[in-house]
Amino acid sequence: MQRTLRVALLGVTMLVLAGCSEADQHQIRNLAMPDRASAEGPYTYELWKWAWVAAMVTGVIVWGLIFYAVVKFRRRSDDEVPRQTRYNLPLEVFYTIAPVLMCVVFFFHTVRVQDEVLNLDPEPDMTVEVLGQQWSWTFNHGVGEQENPSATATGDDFAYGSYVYTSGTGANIPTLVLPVDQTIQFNLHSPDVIHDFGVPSFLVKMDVIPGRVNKLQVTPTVEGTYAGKCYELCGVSHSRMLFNVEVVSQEDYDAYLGELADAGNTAEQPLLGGDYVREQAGLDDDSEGHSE
Ligand SMILES: [Cu+2]
Repeated sequence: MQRTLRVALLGVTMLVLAGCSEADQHQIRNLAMPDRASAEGPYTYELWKWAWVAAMVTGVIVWGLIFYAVVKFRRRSDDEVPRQTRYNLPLEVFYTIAPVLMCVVFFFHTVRVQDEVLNLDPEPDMTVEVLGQQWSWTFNHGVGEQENPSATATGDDFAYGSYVYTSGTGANIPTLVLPVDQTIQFNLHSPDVIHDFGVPSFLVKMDVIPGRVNKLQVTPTVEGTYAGKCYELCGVSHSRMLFNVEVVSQEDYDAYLGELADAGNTAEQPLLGGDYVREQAGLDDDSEGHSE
């Protein structure tokens, strides 16, 4: 009997492992989280990891009690009636206090991690104005009055506007290019409904709410390409409200801003909602038929 059980267990373990690709095993080690690519990521990941530990400890205790009760109090004869009990005060106190304690512990650590992740540096290295609207994104890189870095190489220096921007549509996903190891503040704007700006690999996200500007600071730590998305159901094309993030070296970032400027993607002010819609529709400020 013992031997049969052991062989069966071994078989199941092998089957489970055989079904796991390298990528699956990586996912399991990461507890289904992406690799951390931001300075904020490890805080979120630690919370996630210890939540798993707490859930597993609770699970083992609960499963243990279930199996104990199943075996210990199984019916031994057809006409057996179990001993009837009620008002077990110690037990009732326990199952009231234990979940409350668990909630308090989860709450405490959630607030602690949230304070850490959402903490705003008064002097971020740079600021990006993010416009989330049904159903795409526009990113305005505030650059101040400065030389066009890509033009410098050709001796063709000129200053460009205070903002360069890139934007997308549902069919043309925009790419947000960021320099590595810089603390970037995202000012989040919405002209229509609530969206949510997030990059899974950064392990942070924040709501984009019309009528207010939410601020989120992220420090990308690993160069690479990541997927970003809207995390808040915001209408029929919500699932297509995607963007790519490319984290690059400072030189590549400067060159990229130069490319945007060369392509004419400059603005005196960040394009926020109404401006952006008018620009896409080819309307200037004097045209009729638009309202704000
Ligand atoms: Cu959205």
